[in-house]
Amino acid sequence: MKSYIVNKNVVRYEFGKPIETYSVIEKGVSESDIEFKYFQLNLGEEIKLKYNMGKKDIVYGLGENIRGINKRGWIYESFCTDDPNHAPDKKSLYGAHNFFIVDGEKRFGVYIDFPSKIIYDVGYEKKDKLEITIEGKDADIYIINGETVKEIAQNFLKIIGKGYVPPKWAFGYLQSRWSYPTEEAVESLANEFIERDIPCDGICLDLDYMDNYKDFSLSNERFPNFEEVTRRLKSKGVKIIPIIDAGVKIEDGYDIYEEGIEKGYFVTDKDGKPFVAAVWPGKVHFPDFLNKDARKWFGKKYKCLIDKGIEGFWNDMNEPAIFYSENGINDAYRNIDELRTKELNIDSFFKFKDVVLGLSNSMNDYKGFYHKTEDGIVNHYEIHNLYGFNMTKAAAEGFEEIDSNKRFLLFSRASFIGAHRYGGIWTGDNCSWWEHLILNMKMLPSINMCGFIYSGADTCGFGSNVDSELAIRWNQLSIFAPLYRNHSSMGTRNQEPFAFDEYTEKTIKNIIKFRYAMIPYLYSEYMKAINSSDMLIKPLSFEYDDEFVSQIEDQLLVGDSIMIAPVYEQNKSGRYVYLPEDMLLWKVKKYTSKDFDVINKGHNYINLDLNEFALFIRKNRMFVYGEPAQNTELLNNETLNVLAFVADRAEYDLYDDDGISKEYLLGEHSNINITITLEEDKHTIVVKNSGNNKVKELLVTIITAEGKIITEKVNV
Ligand code: MIG
Repeated sequence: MKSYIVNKNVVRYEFGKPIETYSVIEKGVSESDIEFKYFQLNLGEEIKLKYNMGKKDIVYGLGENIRGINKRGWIYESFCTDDPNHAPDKKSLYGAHNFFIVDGEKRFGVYIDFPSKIIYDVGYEKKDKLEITIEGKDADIYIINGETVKEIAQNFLKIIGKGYVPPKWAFGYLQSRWSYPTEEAVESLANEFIERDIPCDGICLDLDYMDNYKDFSLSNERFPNFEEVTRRLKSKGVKIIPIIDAGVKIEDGYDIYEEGIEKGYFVTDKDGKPFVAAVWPGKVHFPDFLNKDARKWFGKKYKCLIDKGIEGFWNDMNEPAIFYSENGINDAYRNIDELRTKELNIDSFFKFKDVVLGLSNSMNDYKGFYHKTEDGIVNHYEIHNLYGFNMTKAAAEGFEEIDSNKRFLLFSRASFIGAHRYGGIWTGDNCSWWEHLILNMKMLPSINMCGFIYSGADTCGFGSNVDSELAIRWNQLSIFAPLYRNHSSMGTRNQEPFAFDEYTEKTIKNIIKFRYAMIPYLYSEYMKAINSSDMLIKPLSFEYDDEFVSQIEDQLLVGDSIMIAPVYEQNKSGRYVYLPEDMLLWKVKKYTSKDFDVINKGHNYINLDLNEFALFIRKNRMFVYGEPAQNTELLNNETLNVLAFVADRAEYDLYDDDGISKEYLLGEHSNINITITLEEDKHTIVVKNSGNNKVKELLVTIITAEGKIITEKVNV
């Protein structure tokens, strides 16, 4: 083991000869001599780390995962997995995010930069033991220090590089379903949003827009006027966002297949022949995203859709998901034939079942193909968790080449830390279950810690049928996630805002409108988080420290000014909240509601009817919002509202930029600095404006600690 000082807070320990994953951008150069602290180490074919957790230690992190914000009490496997059944007994989902923080008797962060399987037993076998098994002997382990958990997270976010920034329209509402199968269906859906006065910025296209599930092809039958429709809808403010799958259909005459074969851009089996798997298109080859040239080639393919007016994509099935492989199915037939020679009994029946059920996403398959990387031929299993990451990278590098100053929307299903620099993620195939609403809430801060700030879950749930109450409550959470998309599976009921009754439609419309009103705040906080390597959505314990906050997992901080406490149980018209300090409760029915109340520090019960949600403004903080519009392009925001809860002094920086170009990277943006001070009976509001923005006036509402309301109009 060698050690390297990355910076004053981070040390990298290099075990063996790790594969370069490109997840970290600052790795430290000169070797140093720093002891590997905290863990008992066990080196062999695998690296094992053991740590004794204190009784009250909390383990934060592991990104997209099941269970709580505190990961204690379960066992997790870092191995990107396509499993649409996110039950509490699962161990992995689609992402592999190997960063965690131990907070307790000792406080430190750990990032394990290793692209194959890692097992985290966080007090599962033995209550107080954290035992990590890295399936290999070559890995980089980073130990990250900081005064507080928040600082540790920031110090980690700094070494992995600034996160992806989507175009501003990607903060609008996105409607999706598997599928809106024809251009007529898509167009009338977009028009329906407009006619019903429900804001919407995009519609996702699922598999059916393609010709026979072929990437970068279009169905002549279902989307004969793809470009025309795309452009027409775009002129109305609704963008079309097509899906791209990892597998490339094997079909003579299909250009992508033929080019890939000719250039050797597909992953190969042990004999060097393109590996054959089956996914939606039927038999496919997988592009070798670990191969620089293949990545470049695939990335440029997005151009054919971009040329037709497309500005955003979602990349799916890139764990990669495998329904079966050709080898796997042949083995299965052989096994079944063998079973057939014997008399069927219970034993052979279960063997038969296992043969069939074991066909998808099998480890044999993941061990059965190879990549051509810069370091030579590598077995897939060794780098499994990098596949989705590199598909995201392929797309992002393609966009860069196609239009280098333009921001494209991109979100992926599989991911690894590092991919956060290239795109966002959605959390895959959840279900329309109340359990998945709370799971969504718990996942958001963990994902943020791992760098994926542009993220969100399928609002209302993907699998199974949603009821109207769950749909409303879910929207009340999702408006606070940067990626706000309603998506559902084939065979489930419709769950667009107007798929229920009048009450539900009106309620969800008001919630979506609130989201649009809030975009000035959300975007400002998003960009400040990216620029300062911070999280956007945090657990309370990242800002407050008392005996209760460390256990709160159902209230979250969104940006620096607000706390949310969504209702996540059925038939509830309220909930308990814990306030670590006095806060201003805004009970929101509509963005125009004026239902404000100062709530005292401590445990409180808050009534929240189905058409209300709670937004808490922290003490000495401000929340800025404007008027909603049909889509983000139409947001006016010449007049903004500032709602401030002030005990003595509050300060806010409202960031904005053009929302479309990459000039923010050069510092191109505007800032409105607002300071409010209260002294005895006198209040002062100072506004400093720099850079170009359209804001002309601020309608300031100050609510004092005693609940006194002061309003003032301020010119900018
Ligand atoms: O095997 O494209 O997670 O969002 O609708 C299912 C169809 C494939 C999985 C994605 C989901 C998408 C679905 N896909």
